[in-house]
Amino acid sequence: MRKTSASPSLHELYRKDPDKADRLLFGRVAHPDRRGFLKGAGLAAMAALVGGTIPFHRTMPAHLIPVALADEPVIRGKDGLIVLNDRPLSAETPAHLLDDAITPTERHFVRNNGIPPASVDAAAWTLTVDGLVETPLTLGIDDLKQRFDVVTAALTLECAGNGRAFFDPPADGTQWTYGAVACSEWTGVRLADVLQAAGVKSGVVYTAHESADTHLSGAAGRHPISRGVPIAKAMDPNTLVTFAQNGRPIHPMNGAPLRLVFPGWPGACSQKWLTRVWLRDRVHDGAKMTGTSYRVPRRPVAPGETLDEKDFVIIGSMPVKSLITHPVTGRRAAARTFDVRGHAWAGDATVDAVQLSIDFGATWSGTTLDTPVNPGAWQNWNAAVEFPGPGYYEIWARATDSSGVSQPLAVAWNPKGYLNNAMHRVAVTVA
Ligand SMILES: Nc1nc2c(c(=O)[nH]1)N[C@H]1C(S)=C(S)[C@@H](COP(=O)(O)O)O[C@H]1N2
Ligand SMILES: [Mo]
Repeated sequence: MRKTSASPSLHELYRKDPDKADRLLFGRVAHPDRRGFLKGAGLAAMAALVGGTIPFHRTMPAHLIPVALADEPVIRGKDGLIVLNDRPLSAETPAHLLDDAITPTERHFVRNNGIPPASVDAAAWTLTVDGLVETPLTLGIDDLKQRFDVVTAALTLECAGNGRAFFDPPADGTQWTYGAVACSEWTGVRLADVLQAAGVKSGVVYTAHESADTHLSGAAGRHPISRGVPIAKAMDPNTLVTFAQNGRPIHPMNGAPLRLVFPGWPGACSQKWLTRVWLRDRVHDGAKMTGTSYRVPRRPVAPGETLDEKDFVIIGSMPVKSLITHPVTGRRAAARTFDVRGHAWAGDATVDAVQLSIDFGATWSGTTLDTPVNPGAWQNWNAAVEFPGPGYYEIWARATDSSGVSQPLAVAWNPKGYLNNAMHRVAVTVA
C-alpha cells in the first residue's frame, strides 16, 4: 500500500506533533534522553507494521519513523491502495485497480473502526454462538471445517459509506470515493449451518456480532463496532463465516483468522476478527447500530434538517451500482474504438443491464453483461465503444437491477453520506 500526497501521511502527523504521533500510533512515550519507550501493544503494533519483532527496540529513538514505513508499503500485503485515514486505518482502491473479476487480496479495501488485534493465533481461535440457542457452542476453526460444508464463493463487500466524498454539503466520515468495494473469493461455512447446529430458538429477531479488535479509546470491553442482521439474512445460504480469502488465509486487515461475509449488505455487517455471534429477541443495539449509524432517513431530507431517530431506517440490501474499471479516468487514447469494462452489483438482487453514455447521458448503448458466478458476486460487463472523433469525452455507466431500478446521476443527501450509488463517470481524451 502506498501513501499519496492526498492522504494524511505519517510524516505530516509527525511534523505537526511528534509526541502525539508517537503516542497515538505506537503508544510510544519519550524518555528524557530522547530514547523512545515502546512496550506491550505499542511494540506489537510497530512490529506488525514493520513485519518482524524489533530486537533493538530499547535503543530506538523517540519520534523515529521506521524507514520500512516511511519509504513505501505501510500495510504489508496491500498494493496501490489510497490511505484515507491512519487511525483507524481506512484505505480504498482506485477504480482501475479493481479490474479483475475476482479482487486480489492486495487490492481489497480496508475499513477499520478500531485497533485490529496485534497478533492472532488461528489454531487457538474460537467462535462462540450463544444467546437464544438450544445449545451454546464454542468452535475452533478446525471444528468449523470438520462439522460443516466448506464452501467457496465470490462475494461482493461494499462499505455503506462508499461514495461519501461526493456529497454536497459534505457528510462527515471517511471520504470514500469509489473504491470501498471488492469481490474476493471467500471460503468458509454457512452461518445458517452453524446457527442450526446450535439450535435457533423461537423468538429470535436479530444476530449480534463481536470481535477481537479494540476501541480507539483503549477502553476494555468497549466494542469499536458490533452490528447484527435480521435472522432471515443470517440464515441466507450465501452468508458465510470465512477463514480464507482467495485461497489463502485472510489478510490481517481484512479480519484474519475468521470473519463474517454478508454479500450485498453494508460491509459493516461483515464482522472481522469474529469471536461471537449471539442471537437476540430484539434488534441488536451494539456499537454503530443506533443513532444515525448505518441508517438513512425514510424520506428525502434537506441538509441540516433535524430528524428524530424514528425517521431513520437501518440499511439492509444495498442499491444497484456499477464501476468502470477500464479505462482509467484521464486516459489519452490513440484509438477511436476501445474496450470499456467494469462490474455491477445490486445488493440481494441481480443486475439486468449496464448501459453506457459518451454524450453526457443524451443517448445510451448496451454492454455485454455476465451473470454472477454465484449468488452474491458482482457481475462483469464490457463493450467496445466507438468515439466519433478527437476530443474530450466522459464515459458514464448506468446499471439497472432486476426490479427495474437504475442508478441516478445524483443521489439525495443524507446526514451520514450513505448509499451513494450515483453513476460512475470517467474522462477520456481521444487523439
Ligand atoms: N471487527 C470489525 N469488523 C468490521 C469492521 C471493524 O472495524 N471491526 N469494519 C466494518 C466495515 S464498516 C466494513 S465496510 C467492512 C470492511 O471490510 P474490509 O476492511 O475487509 O474491506 O468490515 C466491517 N467489519
Ligand atoms: Mo463500512
